[in-house]
Amino acid sequence: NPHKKLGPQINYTITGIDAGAGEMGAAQKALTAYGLKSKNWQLQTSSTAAMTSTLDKAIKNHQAIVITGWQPHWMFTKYPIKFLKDPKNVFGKTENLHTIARTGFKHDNPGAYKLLSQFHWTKSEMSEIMLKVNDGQDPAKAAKNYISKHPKQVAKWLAGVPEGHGKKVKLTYVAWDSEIASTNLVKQLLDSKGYDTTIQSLEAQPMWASIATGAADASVSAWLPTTHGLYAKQYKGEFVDVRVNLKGAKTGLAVPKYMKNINSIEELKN
Ligand code: PBE
Repeated sequence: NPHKKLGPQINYTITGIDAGAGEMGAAQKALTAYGLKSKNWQLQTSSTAAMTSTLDKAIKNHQAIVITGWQPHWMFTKYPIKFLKDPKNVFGKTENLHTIARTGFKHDNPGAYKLLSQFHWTKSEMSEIMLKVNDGQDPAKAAKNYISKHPKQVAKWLAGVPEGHGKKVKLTYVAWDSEIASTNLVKQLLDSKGYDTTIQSLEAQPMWASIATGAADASVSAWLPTTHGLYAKQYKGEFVDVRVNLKGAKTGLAVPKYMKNINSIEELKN
């Protein structure tokens, strides 16, 4: 109902995700920065699965909803949603996804390191795997299918990478849909050259610690400079920032495009 105020329609509630997500911290800051807390707005903690299912229902019923959204994610491919403007820049500008490695990795395994230093792709390429996995396909299978469908790109990633002869590689990641896609793809790429790659999902803090302590070799799941900014600072000098593997990641509050009167976080107050 476009004539009714937004707040009461949705109980002044922003549908969030896991309490541990970096974005939830930013969303809490936004509530304060935009004076929404004093207007009774609250951030509801849930999970990606619960949030996207609530979003799905709202869209089917053409109802109002405000979520913590981010890119790259299939929610932006599957649903007509838009980010709200953030004039106070609480969520930071766009971010990049970085590949990080333990400090001795390049020396110990130059072949696998070479592949990591050549791996980068785009949001729409990553979406191909994310959408398949969201449709129920096994991530390893979705990654293998991607490899068989993109031979030219794969040849560039593998150019000059020597045979692994069973050499072990351990990748850690945070199990967001985006990193499930990239980590499974990199594992399949390494294994296709004869490396023996294991992947392990961890929370963000232990993922960074695994690289800094050398318990794992590398990760393609570092969101910088904002979401994982504190970890990068904490472990400065104890990891190698190998490269950006995906440009233009973004976090922020998002709403369905049919909510035409709401375009900025500031307007939630009205
Ligand atoms: N997110 C967005 C993660 C990384 C950035 C939800 C995918 C997070 O907020 O921690």
